[in-house]
Amino acid sequence: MKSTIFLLCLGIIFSIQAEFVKYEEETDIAILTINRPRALNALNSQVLDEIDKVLESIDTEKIRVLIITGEGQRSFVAGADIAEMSTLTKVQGAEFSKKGNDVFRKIETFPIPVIAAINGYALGGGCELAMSCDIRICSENAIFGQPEVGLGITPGFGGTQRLARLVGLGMAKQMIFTAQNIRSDEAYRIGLVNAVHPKEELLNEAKKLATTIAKNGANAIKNSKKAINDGYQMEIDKAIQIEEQLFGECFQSDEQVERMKNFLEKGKKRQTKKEDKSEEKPKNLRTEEKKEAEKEK
Ligand code: CO8
Repeated sequence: MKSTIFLLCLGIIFSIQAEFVKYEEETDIAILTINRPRALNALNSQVLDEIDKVLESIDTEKIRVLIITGEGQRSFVAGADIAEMSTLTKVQGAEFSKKGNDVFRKIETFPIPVIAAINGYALGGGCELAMSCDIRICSENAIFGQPEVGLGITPGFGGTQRLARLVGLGMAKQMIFTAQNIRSDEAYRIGLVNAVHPKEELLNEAKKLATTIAKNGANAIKNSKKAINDGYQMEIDKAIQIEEQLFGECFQSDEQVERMKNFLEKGKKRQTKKEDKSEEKPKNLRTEEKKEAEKEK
């Protein structure tokens, strides 16, 4: 009971606590925190399963934006769990890669926008997790990298595909082949993140961004995300047809009817105000007369 009251005071109206993943809902925004700070939030099979379960449980009609972050001050996610991977066979390696890819693809195609609030190391699978989100913002202390080849493996949770799509082929190949990490300012420069914030402000900035998104039409945002995702890799003539279909689907929805009606009603009010002002013109005329009189003097 005490803890429920405490959570309500923090604005948290619903929460799930698994061993390595924490999930909290604050009105219509939810925060999923990878909570394994002793291993810098590294992703083992259990963490991936828990993320998957939480995603499955989210009511995307009620929750408008999901924020993903890491527990603690040092790390978003420091990669896939190296201890778990160290003894995998070829078949198990491919299975582990598929497990991560399935979860990350679920995030990428999640009906609502997902923001990665990257609060420290985003290495290997951590950088890949961030790249599966729609929007990435990070703290000044964030470090990004794909160190896999240094461990004798390729990136395996989507890094060979999403990094090049985000930052271009040349920069992606350089990051992957050299296995060198980059700092937040460089990540911003190459377009890997949209913004860099002081670490103590990061989560609030993520919430502000989420709130701005949540003010807009829920259905329109879902359809926009789907149109962008589905059309992105297609030839433009086909992609544009996806837009046409999803654009059409927005019509006659409650939000479209309501939001357009509101705009038009506000427009009428604006018009009435303008008309009221123009009726005040005699005042201006008097000013004009005064000016004329002064000229004559
Ligand atoms: N896996 C497992 N444990 C980790 C990981 C990891 N990726 N990263 C950190 N830890 C653990 C450390 O082992 C350590 O645990 P303990 O205290 O029990 O020894 C604890 O976290 C703290 O780490 P450090 O003591 O190393 O902390 P430092 O501040 O000295 O260094 C670093 C921080 C630089 C982040 C360092 O921990 C590091 O280099 N970590 C590994 C980063 C890395 O290489 N990540 C990529 C892994 S590969 C990957 O992600 C592939 C994804 C695709 C998989 C495809 C499936 C086949």
